[in-house]
Amino acid sequence: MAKIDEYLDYEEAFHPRGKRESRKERGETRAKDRSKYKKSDQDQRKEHLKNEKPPLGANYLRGRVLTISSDMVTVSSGHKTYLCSLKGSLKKEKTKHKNLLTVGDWVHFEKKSTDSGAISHVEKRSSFLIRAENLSRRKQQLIAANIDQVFIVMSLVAPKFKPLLVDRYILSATKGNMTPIVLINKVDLLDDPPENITPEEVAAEKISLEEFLDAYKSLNIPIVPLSVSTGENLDQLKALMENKTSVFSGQSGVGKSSLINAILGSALPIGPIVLKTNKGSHTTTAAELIPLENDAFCIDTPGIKSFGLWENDTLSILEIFPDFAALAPQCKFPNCTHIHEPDCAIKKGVEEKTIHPLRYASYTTLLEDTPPKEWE
Ligand SMILES: Nc1nc2c(ncn2[C@@H]2O[C@H](COP(=O)(O)OP(=O)(O)OP(=O)(O)O)[C@@H](O)[C@H]2O)c(=O)[nH]1
Ligand SMILES: [Mg+2]
Ligand SMILES: [Zn+2]
Repeated sequence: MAKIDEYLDYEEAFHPRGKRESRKERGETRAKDRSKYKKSDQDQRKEHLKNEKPPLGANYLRGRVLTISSDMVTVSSGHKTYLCSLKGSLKKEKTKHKNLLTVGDWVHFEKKSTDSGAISHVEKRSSFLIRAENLSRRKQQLIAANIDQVFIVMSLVAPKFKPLLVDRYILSATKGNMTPIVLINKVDLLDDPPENITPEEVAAEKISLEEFLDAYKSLNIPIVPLSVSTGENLDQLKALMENKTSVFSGQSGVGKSSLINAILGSALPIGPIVLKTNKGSHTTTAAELIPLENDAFCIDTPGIKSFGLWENDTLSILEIFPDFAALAPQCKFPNCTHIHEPDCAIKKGVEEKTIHPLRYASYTTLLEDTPPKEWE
């Protein structure tokens, strides 16, 4: 479970900071920011969280944020949708915290008419889906909250399968307190590829998929190859979505919206694959919470180019590599990072094929991508 302090850290991380600040200045600013934050905002925020469930007054309802536009929020409550504004006190806070409210938040609101209201309270979040907005990863964006599971959607052939991205999403999901599930879409294209794809490219994709399935089979993460076009394994996806709040994440064009439409019969916009690049065209532009039967929800998200890492360190990366755990105690150094150290049992394991080379490649990719110390 995310602790309140972590929550506050996330909130703090959402304040964009100037790019050109030197490292030192940045440190000072942050120290200042923190103390200021501690005295005022943070205390207020804690108060706010203490009042986790204020008694709902006569005309108040509890609901879930479906969509957010610049000044209006749609909230679902008891099979009805309300168009809500923010009450004065929250409005003030919103100018300070860009991510005060996000899709998936549970809120309390005063009912103003049969289909409108004013939000007075945001409940504490149990999970967070966050992405970095830029490479420096200093600007983080909260995509959604209170999610049970993340569907990590990959595609085959168009766009190409990118196994080295998977652990990035797994790490992000795990850190955000959500269960990761891998969906590999467009398996139909292996048998029936588009004209611009060569047989060699198709063969390479097949090998890449086999390798991935082999490397990840021992982990406790469901992997479902499927296809919107042929309907393969869509029933399995539907079953996984029951009674849960799920988010569909993955690069543009992998078929997130198509999968949701296929399961729900909805009509979310679907975009073309650009022939020249085999990439998507960024069709979905904002995260949206879609109510399903029995209080289940799913969230479509825009194609995510860089799914940010935050506050990562070797230890938390190693947590998603349980397949390294049995060998790691045999490394010469107890704090071995398994990269440059001599007598490393993991590197030896790769040579001896007890550790899958794809897993090791994924590990080193993640580690190289770790933000500098100051971000830990
Ligand atoms: N052949 C094949 N094409 C698919 C499949 N699923 C989706 N597509 C196609 O892939 C393209 C992109 O689908 P979208 O659902 O818009 O992809 P998305 O992941 O929502 O993309 P963004 O909204 O840009 O992030 C569309 O042309 C779909 O028709 C599939 O299983 N097989
Ligand atoms: Mg989409
Ligand atoms: Zn080692």
